[in-house]
Amino acid sequence: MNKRHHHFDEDDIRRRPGRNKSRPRSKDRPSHDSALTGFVTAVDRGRFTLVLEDAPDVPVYAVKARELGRKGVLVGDRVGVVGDTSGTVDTLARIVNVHPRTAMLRRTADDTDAVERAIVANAQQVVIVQALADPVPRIRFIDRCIVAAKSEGIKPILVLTKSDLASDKEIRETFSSFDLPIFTTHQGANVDEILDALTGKVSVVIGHSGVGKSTLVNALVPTAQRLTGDVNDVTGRGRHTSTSAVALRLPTSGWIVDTPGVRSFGLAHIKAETLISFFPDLAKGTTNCPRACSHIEEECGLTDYAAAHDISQSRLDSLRRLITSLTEGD
Ligand SMILES: Nc1nc2c(ncn2[C@@H]2O[C@H](COP(=O)(O)OP(=O)(O)OP(=O)(O)O)[C@@H](O)[C@H]2O)c(=O)[nH]1
Ligand SMILES: [Mg+2]
Ligand SMILES: [Zn+2]
Repeated sequence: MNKRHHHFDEDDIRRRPGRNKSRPRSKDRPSHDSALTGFVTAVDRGRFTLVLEDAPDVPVYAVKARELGRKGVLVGDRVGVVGDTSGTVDTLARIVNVHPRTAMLRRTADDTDAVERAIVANAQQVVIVQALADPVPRIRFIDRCIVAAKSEGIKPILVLTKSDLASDKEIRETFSSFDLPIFTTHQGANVDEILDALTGKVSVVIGHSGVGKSTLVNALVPTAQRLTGDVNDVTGRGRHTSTSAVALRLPTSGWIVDTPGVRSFGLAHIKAETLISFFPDLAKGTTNCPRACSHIEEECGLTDYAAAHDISQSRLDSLRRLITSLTEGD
């Protein structure tokens, strides 16, 4: 069944029908050959917001067609949509199919949790947002996000916020051996360089609550008006100001998806043995490892390698904690 729909999807792209609502609809054939292609920008309790490819500024509201069953529709999905796609108040279109995904960023609550939580579909870049203070950055979290991204073929980018509160020196040093673009910013700063890195792509911001994700998105997309919130004095964390993922169109081109803060980034869906392959700078150092080294044992060659090659102890510790966590649970 899916095959047939994909066939229609491709047809749509080649000879996309106009947005002519008076198009006759026969009851004898599936109506999906007239489906338009939409990009899902928000999901809220069974209601979807999307935009059509040729009208990216007109929000269209939609529900899932019954035939989709329990198939999930995520922000970032490209979907086939039929019915009233005018975007006029009180109109509802129907999502009749979901295009094959190029990637799906997902996490589990912890490293043993079997339930995967999908965050966004089709992201090309993950913007890992960490505050330099309030709350303090966590190398371990960054490493986890890198693994989640790379395992899906998504490019990770690190954005360090709140540089008015603390220096970025230490974090930059920690990741200096690793090919990871790093930007440092603060509220009110010029974000042109970050915008450049995101232009033309679908990127998703992830990070703990209160690190300044929505503040950054507002700077990138002046019309976004994403709500931002105070960091809780007691916990040092944000109050989960953003409650669901929303895609916003960049003023240049491309999309940025703002997401609610996450507390943890469980990787139960990733194999411990493959972890090292996501960190080429460390993988290079395994040549002197004993056979079948798990890289957490005493004789692991990485220890000497890191010392000799200016790889920070905290990176190595982080990798080892990740391996331990994935093999034994946290
Ligand atoms: N000092 C300082 N505060 C900032 C900066 N960026 C954001 N903040 C503040 O940090 C708080 C949290 O910012 P948000 O943008 O709401 O954080 P968030 O990551 O979107 O949080 P959630 O939506 O809960 O996940 C707000 O009070 C912001 O004003 C910054 O560069 N410096
Ligand atoms: Mg937010
Ligand atoms: Zn080893």
